[in-house]
Amino acid sequence: MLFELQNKLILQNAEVILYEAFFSKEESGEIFKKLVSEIAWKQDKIKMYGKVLDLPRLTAWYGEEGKSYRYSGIDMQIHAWNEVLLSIKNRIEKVANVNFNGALLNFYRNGNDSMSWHSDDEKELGKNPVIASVSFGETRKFRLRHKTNKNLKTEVLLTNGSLLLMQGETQHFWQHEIPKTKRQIGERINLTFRYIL
Ligand SMILES: O=C(O)CCC(=O)C(=O)O
Ligand SMILES: [Mn+2]
Repeated sequence: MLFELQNKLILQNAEVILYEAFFSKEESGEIFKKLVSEIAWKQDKIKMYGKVLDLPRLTAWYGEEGKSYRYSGIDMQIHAWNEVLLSIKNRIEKVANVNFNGALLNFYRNGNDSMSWHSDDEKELGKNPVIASVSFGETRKFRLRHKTNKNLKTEVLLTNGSLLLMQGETQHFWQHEIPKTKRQIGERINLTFRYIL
């Protein structure tokens, strides 16, 4: 595809670009099916207030061998890239201008699955990381809020086949979340490609 529809969010201290329908509907459907069956999805636990709870989603970590990653206090086991992930990685690297060496994969089974407020600011990601986030399946709301100026917040819908790029100082100044919803909704898979130092 020569032209992709690009939507720059105008946010202070951030660089966020949304490409809707970056992958076609047909491609996205095929990719979704492959991701469901070919990824080693896992129910991870998180320690909170002295309790051990299930994370409200399934996760998996893929990337280059030798890269390790701690996420929310969890040591992720890394799997080697597979074919479908490599083909997605190739496509998004062309617009992100980064060679990604890792990806965190999240499977939201229904509206009760979510990801709470955080920044992708682990030190392994370096100062101003480029995060390329691709979504397949159900549309979910993605919220952003400024860390110090509480009046600054916004939300976008991450649709099937969309690509969201977060770069520049975004992770330093902003947090993001996928809120729960009471609506009866289907499954969604999100992949966040990263470069780990
Ligand atoms: O599911 C999403 O769109 C967000 C995922 C995310 O923030 C992350 O993997 O760090
Ligand atoms: Mn994140």
